[in-house]
Amino acid sequence: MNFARRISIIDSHTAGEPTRLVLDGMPDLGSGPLADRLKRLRTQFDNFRTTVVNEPRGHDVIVGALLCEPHDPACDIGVIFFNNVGYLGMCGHGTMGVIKTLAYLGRIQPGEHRVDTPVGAVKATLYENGLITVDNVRSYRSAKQVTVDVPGYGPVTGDVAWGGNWFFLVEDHAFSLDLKYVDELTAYTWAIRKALTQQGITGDGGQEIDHIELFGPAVHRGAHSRNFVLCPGKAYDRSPCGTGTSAKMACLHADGRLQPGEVWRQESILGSIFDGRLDVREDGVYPSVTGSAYITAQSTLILDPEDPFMLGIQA
Ligand code: PYC
Repeated sequence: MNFARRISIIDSHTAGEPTRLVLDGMPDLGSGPLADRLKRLRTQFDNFRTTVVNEPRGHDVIVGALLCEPHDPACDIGVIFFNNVGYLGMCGHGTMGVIKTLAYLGRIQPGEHRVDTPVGAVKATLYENGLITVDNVRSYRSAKQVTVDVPGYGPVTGDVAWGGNWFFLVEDHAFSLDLKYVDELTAYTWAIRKALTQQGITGDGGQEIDHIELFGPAVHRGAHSRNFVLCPGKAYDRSPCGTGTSAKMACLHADGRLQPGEVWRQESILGSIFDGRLDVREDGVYPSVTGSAYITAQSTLILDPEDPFMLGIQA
């Protein structure tokens, strides 16, 4: 084990989805691009991830965030996101949680903050009223209306899109997006995820599509749509999912259904909201998402060498 026996963390939630920011006690990942440091974390210190977010200290829903020195000289901080089964490229709700936490600690003030991530730099703006906007990485649809044969359900058609992670976005399905159907929604989206992998349907460069996103009619507060997002480790996103909302806006723009300046109000399965907008630049579509985060705990994780589950329960 190459990391400390005491790890300082602060927990927050963004629209219901938790983020655990690691402040110290992390392994030395060296310098260089965040993508290289992520690779080092994955290959040499993966048990740090399971120690921080897996049971018995954490649970399947928590997204971990490792605060690092940025590599991009234009950035103020660097962050690597991880979950119960692996690593994320970017994380919209997690970035809001990190910004809220740094403000809580008095390390940052309202204003613009540039954040280096393994998939590129993003900008987070903290407003005086506590709202946080994340200007995400370039997002795009890589394949329109792809049909996958899902055992037990039949053919399912959706778009493949990048919003900082890979998504399969399905509008046409028979499910009601209501919390009381969470088991059925999870089984359905997990079956889609497995079928995509088995049938070789991937994002660019063969990257696995590890987030499945269903859309349905909105229920609350002038939202345009409600979603259900299945995350890579089979937990559903309690928030509307920042990277998923980015992928959705890229698809809407590609279909001529969302223009720069228009607001896309995305509601989660809980009814929590992100407001999305997009900017179209020469090289493509750059979405932003706005929401709020709240601090829930500040504590120290303790690693007891006598504890058989000191490094977390590993699947
Ligand atoms: O907000 O981008 C997001 C996200 C990804 C996975 C969970 N939340």
